[in-house]
Amino acid sequence: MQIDACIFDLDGVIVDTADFHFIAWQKLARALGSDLSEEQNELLKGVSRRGSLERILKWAGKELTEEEIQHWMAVKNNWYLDMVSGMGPDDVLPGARSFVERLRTKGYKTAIGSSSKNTPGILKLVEMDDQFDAIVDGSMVKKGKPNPETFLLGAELMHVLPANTIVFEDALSGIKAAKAGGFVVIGVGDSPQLEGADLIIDSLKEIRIEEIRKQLDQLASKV
Ligand code: B16
Ligand code: MG
Repeated sequence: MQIDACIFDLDGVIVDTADFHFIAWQKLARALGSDLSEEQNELLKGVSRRGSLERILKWAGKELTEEEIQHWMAVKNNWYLDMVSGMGPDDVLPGARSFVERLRTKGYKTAIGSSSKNTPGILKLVEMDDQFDAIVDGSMVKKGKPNPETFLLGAELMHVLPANTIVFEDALSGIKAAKAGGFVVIGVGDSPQLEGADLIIDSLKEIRIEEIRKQLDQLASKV
């Protein structure tokens, strides 16, 4: 396989903010008289703020007015921002910063493809905002993950083809989005939801792009 670029999901791949989203959504579900389990939370990963709230309301059997939806989305985001505000360069997930740096030194293009509208602020906090050729966040797309728009826009901005681009994702919605866009997708983490990925790795720690290419080529030769 020819690899020209890598697109990274943000929450759960570059930074460990997935728990903060969970804590904030769970607090919101409880404030609405319901609750949110870890299993349900897996299905919210990578899903937009509004999409996540809509799922929680469905699970809780509740309906809100548009005004109430706007209110609760703002409340959730404030809780989330309170938790992330203390983040700094040390809060990048193990191996992520050095992997991105090595890719860039070797001439690969790099991008972020995140559903989070907080992406620019978080990349600044962890001092990685200058490490990407393109940054696509939730405010730049009409259709969030599992629609492929986020990753397709990233590839377009980098002037690369999806077939020559690897997407790193920690969530089912993101894996579906990458597959639908014709990308090669690597699942990151230990969630059972990563099964649809072409390859699964524990983390970005000590990974080598050459090794990944070798493994992908081996898989392709078995098909
Ligand atoms: P915000 P990713 C996603 O980021 C998160 O996984 C998901 O939990 C969150 O609801 C979504 O961003 C929207 O985030 O409320 O900050 O705009 O995993 O696509 O990087
Ligand atoms: Mg994610």
